[in-house]
Amino acid sequence: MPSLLEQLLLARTGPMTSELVQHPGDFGLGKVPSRLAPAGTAKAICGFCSTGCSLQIHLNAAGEAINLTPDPDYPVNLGMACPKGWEALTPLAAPDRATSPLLRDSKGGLRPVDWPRALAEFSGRFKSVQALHGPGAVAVLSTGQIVVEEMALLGALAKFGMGIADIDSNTRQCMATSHVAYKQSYGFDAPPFTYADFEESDVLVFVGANPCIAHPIMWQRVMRNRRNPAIIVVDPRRTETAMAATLHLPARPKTDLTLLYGLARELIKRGAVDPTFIAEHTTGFAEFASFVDTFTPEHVARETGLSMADILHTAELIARPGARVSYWWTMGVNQSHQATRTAQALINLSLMAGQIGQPGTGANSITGQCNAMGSRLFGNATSLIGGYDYANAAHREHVGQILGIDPSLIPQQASRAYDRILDAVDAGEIRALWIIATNTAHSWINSGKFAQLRDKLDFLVVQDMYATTETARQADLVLPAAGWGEKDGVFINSERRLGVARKVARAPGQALSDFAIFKLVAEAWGCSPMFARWSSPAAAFGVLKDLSRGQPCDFSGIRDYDHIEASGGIQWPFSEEMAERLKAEKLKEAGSALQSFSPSAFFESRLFADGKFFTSDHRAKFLFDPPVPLPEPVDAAYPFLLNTGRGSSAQWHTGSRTDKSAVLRKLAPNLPWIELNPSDAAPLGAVTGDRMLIRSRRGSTTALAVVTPIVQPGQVFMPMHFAEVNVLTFPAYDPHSRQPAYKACAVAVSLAPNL
Ligand SMILES: Nc1nc2c(c(=O)[nH]1)N[C@H]1C(S)=C(S)[C@@H](COP(=O)(O)OP(=O)(O)OC[C@H]3O[C@@H](n4cnc5c(=O)[nH]c(N)nc54)[C@H](O)[C@@H]3O)O[C@H]1N2
Ligand SMILES: Nc1nc2c(c(=O)[nH]1)N[C@H]1C(S)=C(S)[C@@H](COP(=O)(O)OP(=O)(O)OC[C@H]3O[C@@H](n4cnc5c(=O)[nH]c(N)nc54)[C@H](O)[C@@H]3O)O[C@H]1N2
Ligand code: SF4
Ligand SMILES: [Mo]
Repeated sequence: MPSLLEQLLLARTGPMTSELVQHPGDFGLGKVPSRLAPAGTAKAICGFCSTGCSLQIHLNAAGEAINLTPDPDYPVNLGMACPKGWEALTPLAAPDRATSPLLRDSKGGLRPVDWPRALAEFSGRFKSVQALHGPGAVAVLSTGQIVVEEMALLGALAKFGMGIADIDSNTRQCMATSHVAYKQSYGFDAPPFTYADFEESDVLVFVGANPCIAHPIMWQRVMRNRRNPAIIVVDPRRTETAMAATLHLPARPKTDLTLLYGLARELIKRGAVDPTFIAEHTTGFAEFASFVDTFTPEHVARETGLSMADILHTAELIARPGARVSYWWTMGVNQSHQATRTAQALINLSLMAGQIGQPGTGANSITGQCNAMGSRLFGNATSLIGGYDYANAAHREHVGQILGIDPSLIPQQASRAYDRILDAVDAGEIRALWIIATNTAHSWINSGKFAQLRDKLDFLVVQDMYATTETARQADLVLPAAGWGEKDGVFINSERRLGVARKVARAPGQALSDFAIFKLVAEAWGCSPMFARWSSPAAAFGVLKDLSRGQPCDFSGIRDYDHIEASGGIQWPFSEEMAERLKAEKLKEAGSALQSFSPSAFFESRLFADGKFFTSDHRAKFLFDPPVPLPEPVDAAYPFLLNTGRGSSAQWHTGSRTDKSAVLRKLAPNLPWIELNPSDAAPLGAVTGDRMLIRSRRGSTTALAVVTPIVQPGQVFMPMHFAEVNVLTFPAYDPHSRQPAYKACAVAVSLAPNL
C-alpha cells in the first residue's frame, strides 16, 4: 500500500481528477469523472471576488484547461465576466510558482526539499515551540480564498488536532465587521439578499462601495434594473460608481454614522417608518428614536460637509411611499474605527422601514473575496465551525458529536483577532506562525510593524502558490500550494450561493492542493484518525452539510457537487425538508419521475420575509453608539487624510496573481500612484506623473501623482495593490469586529527630491 504522500503525488500525474476523490481509500487513480469528458468543457466558479461568476473552461483531449469563456446560463453572471475572470487561467502558468517545498538553510537561503523533509520540519519545529512555550505559542493566519472544505479542514486540524488556540484570517481585514454587525443585530451572520435585488430596487444606496471597480458584474446587475432607480453613492471620492449614480454624497471620511443617524431622524419625522414591523419584529426602537433626535439636518450638514439640500433630497428619496429601498455597503464602512455601528446604522434604516425580506430591499453587505462567506461560517475563528458559539456548551457537544471528537478538545472561547495575534508575537507569547493563502507582509495595516515581528518568530511557515510574495520570501518553510483551477471544492458568494470550483489544470512540480497538504500535516502530526471522514473534498462537504443541519445556514438538502452545478448554484438555506418540498412540487408540475431538480429555476432566496430573526426572541435589535472622532486626524505636520482601496478592476489585492497576466498589466498602471486634488497639487508644484514623497508617522514611500478632482481637497487616495501603501497606514480597529481601519490616516505629501 503506497503512503498517503505517494498516492497524492502519483495522483497528480494521473488522470485529471482531484488528488483525493469521492471515497476513502479510492484516490481516483485511473478514473476520469464524466464531467471532464475529453475535449469538452467544465465549469468553475471564479476564484477572485465574491460575486461568484461561473466560468466555462474549455478542455483539451487530456481534460486540461486551454481557455475559458463566461458561463451564459449561470444566474449570477449571465454570460459576463470582468477582466480578472477572463484571465483566471494565466496566473497558474506563472514561472514563479512554488514547485517544491523550500526550507531556509544555515546560510539563510531558501532551498528545495522533498515533502517528507518539509513535513518532518513542520511538525518537529511547531511541536518543539509548543513544548517549550505552550500550545498557544503557535498560531495560524488563513484566508477567504480557498474552498470551504479546505478552510474547514484547516480550522478543525489546527484547533482540535494541533491544540492551536488562535486561528484568524484575512477575512478579519475584510468582512469581520459584517459578521459581527449581522450577528449582533439578527442573531446570526446572515446577509439577507439575492442579486435580483439589484434589479428590483427603486432606490439603491451604496455606502463605501465602488462596485464598478470591485464588483463589476454586480454593477452590471444594477444596470439591468428597469425601474428607473435612484442610485445614491456615499463616498468621499467621486469614484466610477459615484459618476454613474443619480446622486453622489461626498461626505467627509468617517462621517457616515452621523449622516445615517440624520437620515433615520428624517424618516421618523416624516412618518416613513413601519410601526407594525417595528412593534412585532424588533427591540430597542424607542431608545434609538430618542438617540437620533439630536442629529438634525443642520448638525449633519456641518459634520459631513454635505449640503442641506442633498441631505433632505436623500431623505425624500428613501422615504417615498411604496419605494423599495436597498442599502449596500463594502469596505468604506467595514474598514472604519466605528465600522460595526456604521453597518448597523444601515441595518437600522432597513428595519425601521420594514424594508427587509422583500424584493429590492435589505441592508446588504457585499462580500470581498471569493469565499469570505465560507470562512465566516467554517473558518473556526470567531464562530465555532458551522456558525456555532464557542461559549455555548451545547454547541460544543453537538459539534464534537458530528466531528466524532471529544467536546473537551473544543476551546470555550473564540480565537484572538489578527491584531491581537500579532501583539502576542510582539510580546514573545506566540513564537511560530503558519500563514496560508494570504500575504500579510503586504496587506496588514502598518506593515512596517509586521516586518519587525518577523525577527521575533522562531518559525514561520508560508503556504502559497508562489514563493515570491512579500510574506513567502520571509518564511523559514514554504509549502507549495495548488491554486484555483487545480482543485475541487465549494465557494459561497455574497448572496449565500454555494458554487463549485473544479480541477481543470495540474499544479506544477510537487505543489499539492491545500486539502492534501492539511491531510499530510495531520498525518505527520499524528492526528490523522480524527480526520478519517475527511477523505476527500467531496467527503468533507458531507461533514459540512452535517454541521449546517438545523443552523440558519442549513444546506443539508444539497446532494453533492453535481447537484449544485446542475442547479446553477444553490443559496442557503436549503435544508433537507426544503429539498423534499421543492422536489415534490416539481414532481407534481412535471408529472414524471424526476431524478434531480434545479432550485435556482424557481427559487430566489431572501432571508427574513417572515420577520423572524435568529435572536432568541426572534426580534432584530436596534444598536447604536455616538460618533467619535478619527483616531488619527490631520494636523499641520500631516495635513492630508490618506484613503486606500481598489485601484482598478484588473488588479487583485497584493498582485501575486493578477500581476502575472500581461493582459491585466496593460489595464492598470504598474507603479504605485497617489490621487491628489488639483487645488492641493498646485501649491505643491505637482502635476500628473511627478514623483511624490508620502510620509506618515509610521513610514514613508514614493508614488506617481495623479492630479484629479475625484478626490476632495485635503484628501489623497492610494490603491492597496502596492506594498508601499501599508507602510503608511495607522493601526486603528473597530472595537467590536477588530477590523483594521485602513481608509483614514494622516500623511504629508510633497514632491520627491531628485536622486
Ligand atoms: N478589482 C478588484 N476587485 C476586488 C478586489 C480587488 O483587490 N480588486 N478585492 C475584493 C475584496 S476582498 C473586497 S473586500 C472588495 C472591496 O470592495 P470595495 O469596498 O468596493 O472597494 P474599496 O476600494 O476598498 O473601498 C470602497 C470605497 O470606500 C470609500 N471610502 C473610504 N472611506 C470612506 C468613508 O469614510 N465613508 C464612505 N462612505 N466611503 C469611504 C473609498 O473611497 C472607496 O471608493 O473588493 C473585492 N473586489
Ligand atoms: N491599505 C489597505 N490594505 C488592505 C485593504 C485596503 O482596502 N487598504 N484591504 C484589505 C482586504 S479587504 C483584504 S481581503 C486583504 C487581502 O490581502 P491578502 O490576502 O494578503 O491579499 P492576496 O493578494 O489576495 O493574498 C492571497 C495570497 O494567497 C495566495 N493564494 C491564492 N490562491 C491560493 C490557494 O488556493 N492556496 C494557497 N495556499 N495560496 C493561494 C496568493 O498567491 C496570495 O499570495 O487586504 C487588506 N489590506
Ligand atoms: S466579477 Fe468577480 S467573480 Fe466575476 S469574473 Fe470578475 S473577479 Fe471573477
Ligand atoms: Mo477583502
